Amino acid sequence: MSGFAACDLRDAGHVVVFTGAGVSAESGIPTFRDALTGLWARYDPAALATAEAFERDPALVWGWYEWRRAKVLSAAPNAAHQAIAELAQRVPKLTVVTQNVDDLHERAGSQDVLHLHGSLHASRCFDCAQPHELPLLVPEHPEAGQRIEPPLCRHCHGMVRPGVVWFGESLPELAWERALEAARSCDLLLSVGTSGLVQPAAEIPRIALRHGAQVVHINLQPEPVNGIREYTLAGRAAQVLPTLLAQVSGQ
Ligand code: BV8
Ligand code: ZN
Repeated sequence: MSGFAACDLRDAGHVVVFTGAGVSAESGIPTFRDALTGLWARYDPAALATAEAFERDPALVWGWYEWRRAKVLSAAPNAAHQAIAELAQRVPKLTVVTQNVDDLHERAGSQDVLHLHGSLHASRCFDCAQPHELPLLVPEHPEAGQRIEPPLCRHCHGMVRPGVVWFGESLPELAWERALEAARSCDLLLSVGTSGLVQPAAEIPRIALRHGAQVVHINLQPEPVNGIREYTLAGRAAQVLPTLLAQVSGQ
């Protein structure tokens, strides 16, 4: 990876950090594909994370999300989340755009995080969309595969659903618009821990590149990069990001 250097980061006026499940992996949060380990192995994530699956078997889908929410509640932000929050103090403007449904960026101190795929912590009624506050402790810490009946809405007795964007559902308009605006106007975009398979979120790095930004992919394996201004940094996010931050801070 020649070309990109920490000085590009230090001199950037507006940095976008675009994250996928890989940034939370070192907090012990399974990435989307391996969130289906063990008992969940027999399900295809894209099939389980749909409104149809929820309508067909609400207890199975709600149990999966409560299992994931319990994991997030008992996890802590890792050094990657912390470095991203720190970096925001070192550059004039930094926008975090995440595909993740956990709140680890916020708990590390990042502000105004754009969640393209919603959040595990924002449940709402499937029928009337009224927000539904969930207890901060998941009852009987669910095992993988445990079925849990979803709570019922206090207003219309409809089923409560997770506040995430399911496959086949459109992304939250404001978050998507703001993410596009940031991708078009940034000087540099760090794409951290994403396989770039899910659309339209996966377009964000490409849009930044098309608008003249430098794009750096941070992933366990080197990413195929083409053309100028695109680079790859292979390594664990919790190791690569603190190193980048140290270089920016001149340490
Ligand atoms: C929509 C919430 C249309 C739920 C998620 C083209 C255009 C538009 C749509 C489509 C299209 N083609 C296909 C579609 C449909 C679909 C889609 O993209 N399907 C895929 C399967 C092909 N898209 C949609 O349905 C989207 N909606 O387009 O609506 C529409 C328009 C108008 C009106 C109505 C409808 C909605 C997609 C949102 C789905 N919801 N999440 C939930 O979490 O349960 S997506 C979910 O999977 C995650 O949020 C994440 O974004 C995505 C991928 O998950 P993972 O694979 O786990 O994570 P990731 O990809 O980030 O991979 C992990 C990476 O980290 C790996 O590369 C690994 O190497 C790396 N890594 C691991 N450890 C580390 C690491 N890196 C660094 N350090 C480490 N330590
Ligand atoms: Zn309701």
